[in-house]
Amino acid sequence: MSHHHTAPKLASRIAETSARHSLFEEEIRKLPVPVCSVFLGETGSIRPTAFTETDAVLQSKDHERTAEVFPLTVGKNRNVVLVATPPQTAEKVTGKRVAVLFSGGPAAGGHNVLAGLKAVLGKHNTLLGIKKGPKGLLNGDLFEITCRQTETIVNTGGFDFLGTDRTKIKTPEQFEKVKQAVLKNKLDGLIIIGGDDSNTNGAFIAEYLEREGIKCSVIGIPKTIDGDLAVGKYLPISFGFDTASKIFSELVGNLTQDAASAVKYWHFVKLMGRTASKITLEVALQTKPAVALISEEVAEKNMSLDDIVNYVVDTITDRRLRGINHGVVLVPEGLVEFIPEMRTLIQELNKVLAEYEADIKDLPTLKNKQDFIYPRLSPQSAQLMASLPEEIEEMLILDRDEHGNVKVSQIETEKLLIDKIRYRVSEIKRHPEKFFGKGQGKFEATPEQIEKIKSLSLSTQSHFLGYEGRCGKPTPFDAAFTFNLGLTAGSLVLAGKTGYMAVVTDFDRGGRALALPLSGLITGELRKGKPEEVIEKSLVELSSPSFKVFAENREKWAHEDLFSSPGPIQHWGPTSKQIPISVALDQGYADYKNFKLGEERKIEFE
Ligand code: FBP
Repeated sequence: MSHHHTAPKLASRIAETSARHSLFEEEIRKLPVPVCSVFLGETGSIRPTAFTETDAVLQSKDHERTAEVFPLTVGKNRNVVLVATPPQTAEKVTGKRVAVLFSGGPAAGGHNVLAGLKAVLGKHNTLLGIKKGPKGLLNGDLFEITCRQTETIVNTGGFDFLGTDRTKIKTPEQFEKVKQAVLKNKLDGLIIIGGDDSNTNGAFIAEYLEREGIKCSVIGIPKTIDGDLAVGKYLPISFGFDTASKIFSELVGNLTQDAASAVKYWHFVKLMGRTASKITLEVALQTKPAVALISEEVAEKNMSLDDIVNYVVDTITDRRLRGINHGVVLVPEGLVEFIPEMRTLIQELNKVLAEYEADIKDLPTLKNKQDFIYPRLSPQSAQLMASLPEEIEEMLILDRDEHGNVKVSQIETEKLLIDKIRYRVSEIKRHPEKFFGKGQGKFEATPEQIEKIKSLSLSTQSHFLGYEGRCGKPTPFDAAFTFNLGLTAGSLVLAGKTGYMAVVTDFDRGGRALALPLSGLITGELRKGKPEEVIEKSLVELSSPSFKVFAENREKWAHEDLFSSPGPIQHWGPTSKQIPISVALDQGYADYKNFKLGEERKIEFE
């Protein structure tokens, strides 16, 4: 029979699709990438740009202090923003060696930054990859990235080509090791693809190398799915946000439809994004769920854990009275840090843990640690801590990242809320008259309504969407954005600039490549109880157009099923060129349907 003959062929065809050769990956590699016009020479080929000063100066609130911390950098760049301009001469810069690393959590588009770098450096300069993040730099784990390798990774997702880690370079020994790696590999440029912490690190390395008299450009690239690395008009968003929020939107869109189909579940979805609720806001604008909690609003309105629980329970009962017994609730990853009483608890814990780090580490059991910590907290915090489920308490005590932050992604906030909400609903069911009697709650319920509330059965499902959004195939926008970020960063190194972040802005007008002085972005923040230099996180602003549009519509979305399902990330077709809705609103773009980042180019590596 014929399938006996075709089977081996098909089997080998499947083997051929291993190692980034799936049918999809083969096709996606062939896609052209839009290139901002400033990077295109007369013949239409890619070329590095020059940079000129603009009138804009970046100044953080702590600029006097940062000028003291980064005297050489600020002395040279005066915190002036640079803009990419066509090169003045046709003369090519050659023989430069540039190394690049990923730092922190993965984000889709990282590989296209490497592709952009490779394209702009061309064959007369060398691009080196650093394996496994900052740690790889300290260990001198560098290798040359070839054209063949770049061809295989272009337009693919993830950071897997190099790997990443969260090592923070802060001790004198570590800086010395960086210096050795730069000297040994004869580096003219070091490119750090990372978030706020990694770019702050970049600023310190730039200053240090300058002080040591070593000529090596240090350039940062804004990466993080969280969307918290953004600088108004200068940097609408970091790369990876678009892909992650579209993947989450697709999945939440599916859940809203499942909710309305099965008509029995309340889905509680925690969304990654660390501190900022930017991802949650974007997903809410895309999917229109029954409830989306925004941490920044919780903090602004001083909402307690009980207030939040009541807010969700009000929506649940309200929908029940309208005959709807299902819904979707979005919970931002960082919520607990924004609930005032939780925030105080975390701050107190941060202090105690920093002060007694070694003692606490030595204590063998959780119980021992609790006995040590509790008396060192304020009575309110100790009481709150005791009311939390044990797993959450454990997380708060034991799990800290390299920077001493609580690992918010590990806290099961969605389950904490479900627990408290179920308890509250059971109370309401038992004593509806207490909540909806005359002069009691929000309104006086009719006997019929009381019966409906009594029959409320709450079935919940919890989800955490995080890791599945960080390494997806970059959306067309992220693919284009990152390639142009690579072109910008490579041009900065060839132009001999140091201590800048390469950015691309004006997504609706062909793109504008800029260099932001890192020292102009840095302020002071309390870390492990001590002030430290950091790049200020960009959070959801309640006065922003994106939040206002959400706030104006959410009541409608709570009362009825008005959800929309954005569908899978479309690489082809009429919906494939979208910019995040929240970014388009906040930047004042006329529409979000089509980004414009230049002319499409089939990218070839020679
Ligand atoms: P970055 O800012 O480093 O890009 O982190 C993104 C992120 O995905 C956060 O949203 C999340 O809180 C964290 O990483 C999870 O960290 P880890 O990868 O160590 O589990």
